[in-house]
Formats: sequence, C-alpha cells, structure tokens
Amino acid sequence: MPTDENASKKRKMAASAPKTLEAWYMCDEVTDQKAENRRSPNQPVDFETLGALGVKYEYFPQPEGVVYPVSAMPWSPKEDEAKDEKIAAYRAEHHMDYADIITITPATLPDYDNKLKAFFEEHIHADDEVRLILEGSGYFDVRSRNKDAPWIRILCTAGQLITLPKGMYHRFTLDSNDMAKAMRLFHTDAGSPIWTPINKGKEADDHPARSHYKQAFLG
Ligand code: KMT
Ligand code: NI
Repeated sequence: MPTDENASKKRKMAASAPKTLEAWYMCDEVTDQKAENRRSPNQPVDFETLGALGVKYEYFPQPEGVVYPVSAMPWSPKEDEAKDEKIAAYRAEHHMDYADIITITPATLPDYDNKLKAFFEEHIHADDEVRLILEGSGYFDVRSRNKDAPWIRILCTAGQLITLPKGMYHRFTLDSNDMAKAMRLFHTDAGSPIWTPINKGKEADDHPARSHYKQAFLG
C-alpha cells in the first residue's frame, strides 16, 4: 500500500477508535498542582495498570447538537438526553439515576476556591466516582502501587468518562487550561447520591469502602 494511503487509513482508525486515557507517574515535588508534574524522563502508565487499580474508562464524544447546561443540580435530562442516547443507555445500565453538571470556573462554580482546594485533598468516597468531562480538561490523581512513585496523574479531556472505584484514594485538579465542565454520575441504590469526600486519615482508612477497595485491588 502506498504511504499516502497508509497514513489516511491510520487517520481514519484514530478517528473511530476510543481515545485512550493518558496517564503518567507524578514527580516527587509538586509546586504547581495544575502543571503536568511528570517524572523526568516521563514514565507513562498504561491502561492495564490503571485497570488493575480498578480505574475504568469509556469514551463518549458529545453528539452534534447536544448542549448541556453550565450548571444543574440535579440535572434532569430533557430533550438533550434524548439525543445523547449513549449516555442515557449507560446511566440505565449502571443504575445511575442521579447526575449533576458543574462547570469549574470562578464565575460558574459557587465557592470556587474552597471547592478546588477540597477536590485536591486526598480522599475516598463510599461510592464510585464517575465523571464525564463535557468540555475542557483536568487531572485525576490516583494512588499507585509503586512506593517510589506513589501518584499516577490521569489526564481527562472532553468525551472521556472515568470511574474511580469506591475506596480508592484520589484527588482532582484543573490543568493549566483552567476549565472543566463535567457531568457527575451517582448510583442511587443507597437512596441518595453519595458525593461526600472522606479525607485521608483514620476515618477513611477504617471505612468499609476502603477495606473493600484493598481486598479487591491491592490484595
Ligand atoms: C471529586 O469528588 O473528586 C470531584 O468531584 C472532582 C471534581 S469533578 C470533575
Ligand atoms: Ni473524589
């Protein structure tokens, strides 16, 4: 096959293939949380390593014509979701009746400074953290199994849905683009959505979700 054709075929494949998550081990000293904070040389983290830690990933590019509100708590899909069939199907399959939408900028997120600080505190939740980035981007940092490089930084951009399993220590920050619009999806089996962070410490370490995580993924 001539080189031109090869290149064109490759481009088509890239367009139809789910975009994989990009992740890397973080450097030891973090002075700017919004910087990439890679090790030198860069140490990428592959999809299998993330999977073994319980991180799941789906690619849901936003269909043409679907416009989500800047902020909605909760978000009750109307005609928008009718067009976003993949998300509707995903939510039905995973029993995620509750969702909200936040846009993380000073103008659109009430109590912006404190929220950003809270997101970047190492924490767990008693339920999975499921986030679909609708616009912009950000970093989910998760604890690795590597004592010499204890944090993995995962870049999430528009169209990417990430699931961090309940009980996994993590934190979130905007990147240098300073904007993320996200749909937060919650299981409603417990009756109401569980978004409370439990910061690193005794309560989190002793939490049943933490024991569950350790048994399932660190065993
Ligand atoms: C959390 O609990 O860590 C978050 O909700 C992060 C912000 S959502 C992109
Ligand atoms: Ni969280």
